[in-house]
Amino acid sequence: MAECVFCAIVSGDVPADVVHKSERTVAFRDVNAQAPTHVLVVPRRHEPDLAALSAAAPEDVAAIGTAVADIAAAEGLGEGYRVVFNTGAGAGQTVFHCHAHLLGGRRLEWPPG
Ligand code: DGP
Repeated sequence: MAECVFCAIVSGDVPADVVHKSERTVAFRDVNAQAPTHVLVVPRRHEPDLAALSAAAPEDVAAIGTAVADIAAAEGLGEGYRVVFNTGAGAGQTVFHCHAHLLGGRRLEWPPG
């Protein structure tokens, strides 16, 4: 999709610190990290949010889960980690290409802000 920064990262047109790739996903470190590990897992397919991705390509949702597990293991997040899909501007979503935030490496409080 034109002018989508995550599509540009998936295609390699915009550089990123890529930590994991699969047939369906690409994962890279968030430019504005909120934890020692803060990785974004994105489907190669452009859909605006988790609901749209689930409807269009449920296998991509499973692939995100698999990528999260692989990255968490590689990053040594055995103590626990958090996976967040901000959905909609009211929840803080700023990039409208579905993505999972994988956060870990520090104590994570609940409830979130
Ligand atoms: P959200 O607010 O849930 O839509 O999360 C978008 C995240 O994407 C935000 O934490 C910052 C990150 N981000 C935005 N643009 C770029 C970029 O060009 N490169 C990287 N690595 N991260 C980006």
